[in-house]
Amino acid sequence: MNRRDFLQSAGVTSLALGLGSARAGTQRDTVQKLPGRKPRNVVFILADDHRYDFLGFMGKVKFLETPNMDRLAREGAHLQNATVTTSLCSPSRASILTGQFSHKHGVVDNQTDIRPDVVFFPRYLQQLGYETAFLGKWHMGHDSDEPRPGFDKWVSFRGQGQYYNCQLNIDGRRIQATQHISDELTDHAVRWLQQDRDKPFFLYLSHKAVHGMFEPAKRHLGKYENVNLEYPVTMADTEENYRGKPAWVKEQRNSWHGVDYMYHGQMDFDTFYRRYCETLLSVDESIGRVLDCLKEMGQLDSTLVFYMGDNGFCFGEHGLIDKRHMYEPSMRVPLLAYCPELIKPGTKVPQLVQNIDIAPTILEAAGAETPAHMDGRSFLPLLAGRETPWREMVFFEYYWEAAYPQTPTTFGVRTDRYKFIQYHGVWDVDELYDIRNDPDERYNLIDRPEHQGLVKKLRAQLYDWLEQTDGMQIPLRREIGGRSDKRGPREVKKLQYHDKNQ
Ligand SMILES: [Ca+2]
Repeated sequence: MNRRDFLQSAGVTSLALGLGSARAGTQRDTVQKLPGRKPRNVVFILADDHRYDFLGFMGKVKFLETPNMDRLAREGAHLQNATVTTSLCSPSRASILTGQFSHKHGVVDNQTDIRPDVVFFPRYLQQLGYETAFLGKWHMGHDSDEPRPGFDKWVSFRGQGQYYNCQLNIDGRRIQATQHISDELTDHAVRWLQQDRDKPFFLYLSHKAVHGMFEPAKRHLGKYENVNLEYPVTMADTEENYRGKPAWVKEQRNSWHGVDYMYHGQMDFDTFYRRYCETLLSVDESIGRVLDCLKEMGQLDSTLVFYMGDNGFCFGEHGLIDKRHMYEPSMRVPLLAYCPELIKPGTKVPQLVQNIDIAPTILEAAGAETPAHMDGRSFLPLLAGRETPWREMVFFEYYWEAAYPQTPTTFGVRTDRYKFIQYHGVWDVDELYDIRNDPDERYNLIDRPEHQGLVKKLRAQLYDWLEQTDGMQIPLRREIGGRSDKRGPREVKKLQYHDKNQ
């Protein structure tokens, strides 16, 4: 059976595969207007490493209060199955800004700068007459904080920046921040929004929070010091938890990105968990201040506001912390949208939406077509509650990094029921999960005889995706900096959380 026959017999269309009509290679310099559309103001608020279920309204973390995120979901839309194509800061940010997979925009790690020919969608917004601002963490090209094409206003910093005393680059001038970075960036956002202008506006507010090492705003530090923490069922180092799991997962327990030697012993798990939740509060308050500002401006009903995380994060699932891999807490992200003129209160979007869809969606809100080279598609119709054909599966890729060699190169495909994960360059076991019936990904079905047809089909669809999007080359990057590759000493394994978990 050739490939085309396979696709037809499997009932798989290019739409089902999540493929755009475009192929890699050509970039378009101009964007096409959609007829009869009024350009809408847009605010896109991005958080760093915020996982999909650490929001008050999700009920996952009982003590966590995020009233402004809750409001976005209650009065706007919650995209319940939002994922990223690569679960890592820089690649995901590049996918948001380009609408492309990592293997197409070329940012596959946190060190690689973006190629000069790659176009960020705010450049199209400028062509459409928008005034644009980028405020916050950029993180593509680690050592540069210089203004990038596509933005009329620029406030950023080098690399990860700092929670306090961050050196900012404001339109090319270096200025020291005087407050917690979430507050500082929000002040800039409010000031910029309030400026007089005739043009429509686009604000990209890109928080440093909640990236490690977490530092809450002083007013939030210690707020969750004494709350009870609940550990995930897959955290304990038991035979049951590792039955059928790849060897690399168990190995990673005892590394920089594992619960037994996390950050090489610099922080214990409970403190890590509490500080993360406290640090998130400044992001929630930032959303509230932006909404208040839009209300004062009389723009709250008409502005399309997004809140999103750039990738997820594990808090002990399978003995892991961090992202990179394809398990649910890493791959899924929070995504909320608010616009009373467009979105009915309490809208739930269960469809498979990804980071590559942000650029096409915002461009449609601005009255423009999706450029042909983008891989994503606009989910604006889903927000408006309109029936529209949508993809049946999403794809995932992660490329091994020398800096954190614990996680292998990973490719995968996820439908609304199944997830297939294939590792590359390591002698280990692949994974298949029925995520509808096994949301904690405890039971690897890869060897079950009854699932061999499904595995074969998903593996073929994975390669179809890579072939059709010029993804059959493994990107190789020169090593920069050190390797966080130590294994922990045995005694580190006796941390308090083990006792609490039993
Ligand atoms: Ca991140």
